[in-house]
Amino acid sequence: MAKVKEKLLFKTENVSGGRTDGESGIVEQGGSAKRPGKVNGVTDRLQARRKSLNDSLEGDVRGFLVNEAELHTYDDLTKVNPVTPSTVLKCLQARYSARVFYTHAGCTLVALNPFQPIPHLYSLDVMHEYHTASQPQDFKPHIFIVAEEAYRNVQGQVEPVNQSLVVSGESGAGKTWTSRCLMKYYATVAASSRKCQHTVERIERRVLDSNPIMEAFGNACTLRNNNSSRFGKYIQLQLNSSQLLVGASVQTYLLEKTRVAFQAPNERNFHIFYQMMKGATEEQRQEWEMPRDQKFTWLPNAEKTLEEDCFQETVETMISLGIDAHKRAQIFRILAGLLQLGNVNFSPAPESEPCGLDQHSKGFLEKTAALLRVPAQELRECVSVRALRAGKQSALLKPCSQRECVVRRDCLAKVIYARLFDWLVGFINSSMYADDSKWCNFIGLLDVYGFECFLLNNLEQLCINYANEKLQQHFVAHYLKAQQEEYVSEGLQWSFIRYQDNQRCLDLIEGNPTSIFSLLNEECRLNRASDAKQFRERLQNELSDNSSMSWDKFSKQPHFIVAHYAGKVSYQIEGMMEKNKDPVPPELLSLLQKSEDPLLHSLFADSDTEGNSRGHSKVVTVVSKFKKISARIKGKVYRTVVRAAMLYGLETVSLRKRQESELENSLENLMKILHSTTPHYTRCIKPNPDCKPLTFKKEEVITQLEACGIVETIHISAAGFPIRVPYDNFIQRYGLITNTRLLAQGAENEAQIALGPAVQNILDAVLRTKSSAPNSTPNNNNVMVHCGKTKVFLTHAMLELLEEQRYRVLCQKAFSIQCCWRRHQ
Ligand code: AOV
Ligand code: MG
Repeated sequence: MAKVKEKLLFKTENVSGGRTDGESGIVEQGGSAKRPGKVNGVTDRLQARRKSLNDSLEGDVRGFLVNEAELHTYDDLTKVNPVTPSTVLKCLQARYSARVFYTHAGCTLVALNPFQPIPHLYSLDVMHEYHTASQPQDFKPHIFIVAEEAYRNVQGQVEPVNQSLVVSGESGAGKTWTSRCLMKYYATVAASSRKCQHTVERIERRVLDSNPIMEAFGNACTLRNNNSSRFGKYIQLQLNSSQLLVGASVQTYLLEKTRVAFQAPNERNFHIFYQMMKGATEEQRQEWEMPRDQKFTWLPNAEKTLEEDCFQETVETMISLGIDAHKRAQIFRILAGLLQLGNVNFSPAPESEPCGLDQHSKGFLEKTAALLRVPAQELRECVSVRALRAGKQSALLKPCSQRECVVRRDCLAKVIYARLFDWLVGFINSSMYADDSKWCNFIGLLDVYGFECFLLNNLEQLCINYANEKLQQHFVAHYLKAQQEEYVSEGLQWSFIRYQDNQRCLDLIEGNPTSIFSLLNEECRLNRASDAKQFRERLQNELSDNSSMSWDKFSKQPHFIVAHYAGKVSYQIEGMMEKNKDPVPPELLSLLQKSEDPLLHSLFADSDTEGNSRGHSKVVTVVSKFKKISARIKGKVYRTVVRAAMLYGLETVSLRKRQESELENSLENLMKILHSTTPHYTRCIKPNPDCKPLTFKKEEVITQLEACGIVETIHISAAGFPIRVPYDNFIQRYGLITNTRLLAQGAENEAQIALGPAVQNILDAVLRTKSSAPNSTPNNNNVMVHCGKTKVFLTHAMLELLEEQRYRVLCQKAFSIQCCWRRHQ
């Protein structure tokens, strides 16, 4: 709770007057917003904490805000005074009530989810307005400002710079929606086919069509979002030298494939299954063994009607991307086969005999085999009998227990679905990817699954939350930390803003040599039965000194709690090791290789049916794949790409680039890409947990604002100096104000430092002029400047003042040259 207290203690003057906290060297800001009494009673329980926060917020706002009536007009949260969690919240609430959903927060954009379509907000006319504006920043905050800024930045002043638009927020906050808006924006303003301005054609069409198809296969209805992305994606929009969209590529991250065979209560399977069930023609129903009244275990909550259950749209986008009727039939047949497989149940049997199948299950197993085009008897054996191999000797067959049969059945479904999804992504890439020679820069859009905390969380949530943790670190490192560190190295007097650095939490999850991931991998590589209690003990023994890890004393289940930047999450350990090993029995792979369905066969054609059985040394766990790509994956993806190229007669020239980008589907590589681009952050906020239209729940919003460090961002943005100019560049441009000339370029540190007095002279001269001629100053009073060791730090207002003065001196000089010239005539 100290954190909450600390956050309520911020005050607005940032540059001086602070008191140094001896231990950390951080300057604590004294003053006006100090309200310790309000937060003392807050307990660790979330509800109590939210209520207490709420109470303190009310008082806080009443105490300080003068202009409450005008709060909704504040386009940038840096203008709110004072900047406290409560004032920021109040401002966002006022804007939300006034149906204003976007607000700047310094370098980031805050997007509040309206949970209902807002007519005209994203129309072509609006896109056009933002695109053609000379200063889009002067327009109302909008996601199109971010889009346009990135678009203009690509053609950087010195050299082109790739851009990344990072959209973050919790599940249901609006990330996928925002990414779609961004894609539409670029498909419109950067359309390469401009014959008809209001149509989006060819490549633009394909880029847009990749959305519904990927969402059909990769999204599902969860407790938090009816259209929740169950995979992460980074889409690169490829631009040519004329800034036109000529292609795209998409990288996906860790599809939650367990959902195919297991759906939590009140959740659903991937949309595509419901689409098929609802949208199939009578003929398809017959082929897929899918009568209208058939109940499928893996199709729960089918009675729920969702907008996403739109089969026709998915089929149309498949056609538009070039998936022919033949391939489509194969895809749907495979999916129908999986649904049948879910209805196969096993009955217990004595240890030496295979599990039995009742009449219904036998029927479903046969239908599965027919749809997957594999021999039914072999399918039955594969799921119910295990082949034990010792060295090169022939395999010993051992009947599986009932539980093992279920695991093998589910495993079969998961591996097929995951490979089908990969194939689809590969296909989409082949249909959108521009040849290397045709593009030079890209704008990347990142839409990953949002932070998740359910009643039961397992490896899936750990990976999802780890990904969000990495993104938060990227933001902190890129913006907050980098900015403050530069102030320190330049010797600026600066009251430090405390921000939540999540390094400790990341060390806990992925650090070396000991972390949750390393211990989990070690357990998985040891060839022994997974034991949740034993693993919990190891975690406690080896990681208890990391304060981000804790345990609930009263819980009977083996678990561990991680304090993420967005809140604490309790992860259950039962099943985690198996999920991490993600083993696929070689018998299943051999079976699928025998499939007479060409697509299914090709998905497994080069699977290693030997490797998995040879022991533990080859285990490539889920977390290690997700964290960092492994050689085995490289090979696999490369072969998939080559196969896609061969199947669809693509030119191999573009293969290398595609191969390179496809290889990079690990989080570490994603971070590398992000670091090499200029990022733009959008923070999506979910205003209420029930996805109700236009409903703003303060407690819900404040927790999200806190988690992503919005207040800290605003503080730094408001007090910071967005413009930094090295001394030599400064003298080059503004030296004429005091008649100072730069004799030699001074790129070296010492040379720059030596220029300090000259820079100071120029600044003194300009500031003197300002005080003697107040009318000539810009409207904004925020004229601030600081000289660092090698750079001048300026506010926008100060830059305007300098430019104004430079212009005046240039005019005077021009005038005297003219007079001189006339005199000489
Ligand atoms: P998410 O991507 O952030 O969650 P979505 O983008 O799927 O969340 O948004 C959830 C729902 O909110 C959408 O289905 C829309 O109904 C609605 N919505 C979001 N943004 C807008 C908007 N600007 N205007 C109107 N409705 C909107 V997750 O994928 O679960 O992390 O994993
Ligand atoms: Mg999403």
